[in-house]
Amino acid sequence: MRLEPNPFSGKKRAPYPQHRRSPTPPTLAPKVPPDPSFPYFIHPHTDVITSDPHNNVTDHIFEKIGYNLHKRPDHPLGIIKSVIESYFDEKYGQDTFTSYDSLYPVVSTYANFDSVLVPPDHVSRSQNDTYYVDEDTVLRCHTSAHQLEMLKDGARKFLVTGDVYRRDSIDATHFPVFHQMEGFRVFEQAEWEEAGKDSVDLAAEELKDCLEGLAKHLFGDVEMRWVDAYFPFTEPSFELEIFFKGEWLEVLGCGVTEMKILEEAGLQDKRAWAFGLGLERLAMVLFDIPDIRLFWSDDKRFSKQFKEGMFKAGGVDMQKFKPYSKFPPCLKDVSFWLPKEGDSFTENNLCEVVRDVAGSLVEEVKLIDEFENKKKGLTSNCYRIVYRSMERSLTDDEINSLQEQVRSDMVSKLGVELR
Ligand code: FA5
Ligand code: MG
Repeated sequence: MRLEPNPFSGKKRAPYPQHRRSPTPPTLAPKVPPDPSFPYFIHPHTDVITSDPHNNVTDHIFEKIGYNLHKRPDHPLGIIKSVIESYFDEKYGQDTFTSYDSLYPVVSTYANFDSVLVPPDHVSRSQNDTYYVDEDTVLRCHTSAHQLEMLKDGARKFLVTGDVYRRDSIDATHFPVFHQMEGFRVFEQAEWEEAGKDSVDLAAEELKDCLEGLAKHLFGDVEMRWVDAYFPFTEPSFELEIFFKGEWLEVLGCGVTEMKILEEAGLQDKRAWAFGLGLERLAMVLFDIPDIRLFWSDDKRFSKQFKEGMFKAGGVDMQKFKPYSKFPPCLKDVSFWLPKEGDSFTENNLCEVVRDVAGSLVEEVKLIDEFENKKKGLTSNCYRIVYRSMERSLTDDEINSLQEQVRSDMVSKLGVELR
């Protein structure tokens, strides 16, 4: 497994001239005030694909808005969401944590970055990493975008589930649209005094206890480990990894909330912890789902295997996913010289070009060779693109024409020279 590039630790693309509105006007969680002066509030009818020079939302991404896989009771993501919500009800008491799953995914850059202390020059703000609607508006890249607005709205213990968007690379565990669940808990001074503990220690211990308990509830005796991490919004910070199919898979990030966020919400005398879970990752481990693209499949052979209420504590005697015959992959290599100047070529930009042409027929994009020609002063890359459908066999003609389109887009959009 490649190391998870921590997005919290390109060249401008040609604008897309189409105007698109979100297909299903999303419902806002009841508690968020629809006040246009509120720095978090984006009107649900905002155009998502615009001619704004900052706009880099593609059709393939746009189509995913409003799918709300996490709100479908018989979908693995809906199942895992409600299992986690029930875990919180059991552990802390019914409705102690309030759950939200309908917050609109188009948010201000203030909400996505500033409100959680992401510095102005941070890589995650780049158009290479994040989908921009316009200069001040993005598709949220994490559910942490809602922390501060929820706190200001009076929430103290809450779960927020939603679709999040990242211009990420492509493989079996990464998809540009995925789902997160944010958890947030505020502690009162009396709580750490009663426990006779330092407030940070109490929050960190309670956080790990809560999440280890969750992992055991979901997976039983799975191998897991805590890894120290960095996020601008927590200190200390941790990531939890689970051993899955022979590799360590990162499933969540968490930590003790930076006081600056609590101060901003008028909670300077409190402490808090927060976490962000990747729901696909958890569902892959729980149900043994081998490829993240399957979550988007309409194939009945996938969907009929999941039913609300099928979860069994610790996964014991629970029906796992039974893979149906896999269709053969089709591998295409492309070798090219990187542009001498500029940053138009990045792996994320390449993935976006491939995704835009081939949609979910692309399984993986990986660098297989790189060398420098000192005389020419040029660097050559060779990428392997793996095409595979989850539903059917692909024809040679079909793949060849996709690959031709990818090659020509690489020249026109990324400025590479094909070899
Ligand atoms: C975050 O997004 C932080 N907001 C999490 C957090 C919240 C930390 C609150 C502290 C406090 P990260 O970028 O690591 O962190 O993503 C969190 C999880 O989302 C990952 O552990 C992983 O499970 C999942 N994830 C990240 N990128 C992808 C992707 N491209 N496809 C599928 N899942 C992903
Ligand atoms: Mg991470």
